[in-house]
Amino acid sequence: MKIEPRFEREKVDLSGFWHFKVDPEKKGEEEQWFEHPSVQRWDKIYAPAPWNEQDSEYTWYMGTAWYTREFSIPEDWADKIVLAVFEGVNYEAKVWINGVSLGEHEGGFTPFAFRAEKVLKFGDSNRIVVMVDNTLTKKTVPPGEGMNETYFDFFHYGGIHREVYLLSVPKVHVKDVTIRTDIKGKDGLIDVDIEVLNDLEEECAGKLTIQVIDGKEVVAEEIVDLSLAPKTRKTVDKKLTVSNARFWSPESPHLYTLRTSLAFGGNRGDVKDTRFGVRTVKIENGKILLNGRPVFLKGFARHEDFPVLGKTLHGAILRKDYGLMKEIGSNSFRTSHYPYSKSHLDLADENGFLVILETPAVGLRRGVERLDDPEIIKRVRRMTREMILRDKNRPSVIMYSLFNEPDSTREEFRTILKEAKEEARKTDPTRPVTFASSKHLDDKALDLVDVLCHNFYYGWYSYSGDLQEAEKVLSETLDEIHKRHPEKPIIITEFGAGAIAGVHKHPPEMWSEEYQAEFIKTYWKVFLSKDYVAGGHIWNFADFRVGQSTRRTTENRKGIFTRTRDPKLSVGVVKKLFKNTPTYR
Ligand code: BDP
Repeated sequence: MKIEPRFEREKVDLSGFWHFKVDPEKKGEEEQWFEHPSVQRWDKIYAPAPWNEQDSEYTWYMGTAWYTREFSIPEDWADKIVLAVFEGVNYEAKVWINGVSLGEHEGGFTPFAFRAEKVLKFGDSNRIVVMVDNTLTKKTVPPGEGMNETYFDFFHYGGIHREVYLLSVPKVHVKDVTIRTDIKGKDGLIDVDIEVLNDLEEECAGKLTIQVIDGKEVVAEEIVDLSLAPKTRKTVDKKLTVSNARFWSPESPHLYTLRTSLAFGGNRGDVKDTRFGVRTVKIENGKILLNGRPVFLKGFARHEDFPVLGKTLHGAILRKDYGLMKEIGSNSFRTSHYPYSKSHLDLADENGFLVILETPAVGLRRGVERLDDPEIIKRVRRMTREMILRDKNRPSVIMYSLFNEPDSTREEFRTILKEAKEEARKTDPTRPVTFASSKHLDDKALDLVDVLCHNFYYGWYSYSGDLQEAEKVLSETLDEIHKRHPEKPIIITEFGAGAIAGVHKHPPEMWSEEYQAEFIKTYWKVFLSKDYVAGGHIWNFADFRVGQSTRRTTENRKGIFTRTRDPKLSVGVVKKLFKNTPTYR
């Protein structure tokens, strides 16, 4: 079997300097700034990256802002579908090209795309205008009332913070690929759904070649005859077997490529590559089983946060972070509290990290009047769906966290959790679902999830400075939760203490590096003493920027690294703990 040749779908990347203007009075739409913006009087800032740290004038800005730039499109794209793709814009976006509205999108951390070929000038210059609004309300997801009145504990950056580009795809193309894997003895069973779109006005008939590629070799292949009526889509369902497969795991994160190639009337058409790993994840008898073996997650809850770049973690920073996470001996993290960028998760697939993928539904508590507000439910469902559609083929993603620290003592939380869970199951029935609880014994929704995730701060927010008492209460609380739900594994998805780098105290005291290290040691000992605990994630990998308040000193200091990735005392301690804790137990 010969590998089908690969064609990159062509891209016009829009990274670079854009003209930029804040619009605090929200008059831009009425004055039609999308038509002929008088950019001579506009500022210039870089995208992708939030606006906040690019100029002190914008740091605390919450409201509407406009971006615009020109770009040209190759002439030979004229017979293609062209998509304007946005990987992440916080929080709301409206898009125009050449003065024509293409659409809008809400939610800062999931991708969206608009068809653009009808309004583009091919072989010519075009203008794109994007209006972004990062205004928080009690009903946005996440909610808040101001830059310092967020209902969540991280800095509320605004703007185009992930890649923007134009993508050309043939009129007949593979629109979506879903890959599910199972293991039988030494073989990998691959179940694929391939959605093909015919956007032509005429019927088209040809063949679809499906190949599993391992390095330079085709290890499984299926060829399907295909005919599609004009303007229709069809899903092809096929099962392939890879004999003697190499299974994906933290110690051996082997990736395969599924190549789908279309050919019509002897002409080559669209080629799409999707990476995947052969692995299984199951929850059985209170354990998380990866390829049939019980795993223990050791790692972190992270944030996307870095000076100046804000939420835009450049590849070089990601490379450094993964190097550090591996050096310490971790095998897992949670994308607290929103889906991370594609490149962030690509590296998880490649480096064998077990990821709890979390939606942006953080902060549904205090100020939110009704958690079952239909508007909020609708947003949560859509963001859950968009997240899963983007990441459903990643071997690293082992479960979905649907909320972080909601007020799960309120009866209405059950309603929104059921809705989010239904959406998750509908989009991907294969992965377990969870949410991170801070309510523990008072939580009213633990029966609804597959895995129990709990965030603990005994010894910090309560029993402050008293690790002996914290240890006792933690141990008792965990035992009681387990007693109530013996069939569900428990992961401690957050535990941590603030340490200001350079502050030392003997005996250890809160805010010192020593106290943080002792805190982590104490918790880890408790986790390892309980058979039902399936993992611990330290809060946080690195210090991160937050809003202004009396509780924080510009950053949340619970990182074991500083914001610029310098180690605190804990790093050495954590390294020992992680190295002495096997992945399988
Ligand atoms: C937890 C939240 C997390 C906070 C952390 C903290 O899930 O977002 O940053 O506490 O207080 O409640 O440091």
